[in-house]
Amino acid sequence: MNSNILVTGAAGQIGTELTRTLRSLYGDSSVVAADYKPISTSKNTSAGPTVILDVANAADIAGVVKKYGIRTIYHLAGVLSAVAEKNPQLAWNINVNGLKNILETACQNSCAVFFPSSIGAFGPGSPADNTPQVTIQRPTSIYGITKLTGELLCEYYYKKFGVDTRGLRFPGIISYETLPGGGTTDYAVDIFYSAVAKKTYSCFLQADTALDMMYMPDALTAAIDLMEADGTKLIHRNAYNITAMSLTPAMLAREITKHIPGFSITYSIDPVRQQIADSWPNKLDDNAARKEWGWNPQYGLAEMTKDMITHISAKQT
Ligand code: AKB
Repeated sequence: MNSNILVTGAAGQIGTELTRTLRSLYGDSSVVAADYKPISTSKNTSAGPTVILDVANAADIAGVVKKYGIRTIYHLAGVLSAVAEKNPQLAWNINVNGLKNILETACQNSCAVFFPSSIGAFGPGSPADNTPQVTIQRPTSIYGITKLTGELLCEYYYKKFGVDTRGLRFPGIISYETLPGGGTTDYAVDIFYSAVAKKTYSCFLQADTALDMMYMPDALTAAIDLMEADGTKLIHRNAYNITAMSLTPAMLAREITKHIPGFSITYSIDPVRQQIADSWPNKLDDNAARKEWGWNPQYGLAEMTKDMITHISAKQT
């Protein structure tokens, strides 16, 4: 890829690390980092163009795309599930209207678009185990409704206007660099900080709540590999199921105890996030991604846990 790239939501959990990785692959000046709030340059380690951009403002997106000659947009700006449930209007405006503005701009400027969908695009009516790539999708959270709408919009713009849309149904992403903000799967990040600092964690989901998870390096590889893939091999233009592990809080706590003896977990359930988690699958079937563009995660529970504890311990000393 030798054209310019725009990353929206570049100060977020995935955006921070994706921007840095894209800059190391394609050059600092080729990757424009955009967020609705100023981006600290230290976050992306190397200097490259940064812009303040509200994705709800279509004219501003078009201005940035034209100014920097953008050809690929990684559209990560979005509101996560727990925050969305508190403010459904904001969720719709950013997750749906924001995406629609990106797709319109992409259509007019011949850009490819990466869209992060979610395991949240499924609902209680979807098979919970080995959830197929194509199945019933009747999400019950507003977040899931915005993500499913986004998937359909992406497919529509591909079929109707030929926009090169590609998407992933991300599971919970576990990372140590930038904290996630307001998701249902955030416990799987919080637990590490609390375990390293206090040897204890109070979890807002029940011990046996199974959800798909993934370590950040695999999430970055997935997004970049999908955008680099041969488009003629991609059958699904809404979003691909991907997963690396299916975890419960109890499983994660057991693994952490191997590194931090004496670690203990307690449970103080948040009914809003528990209800959202209960409506999501336990484990996705990601065979379509494996077959069509070579998805192959590298980190399981043991490797991820060891790496997280090493990095967070280093940060906290
Ligand atoms: C959330 O919990 O809202 C996100 C997601 C799985 O989409 N991490």
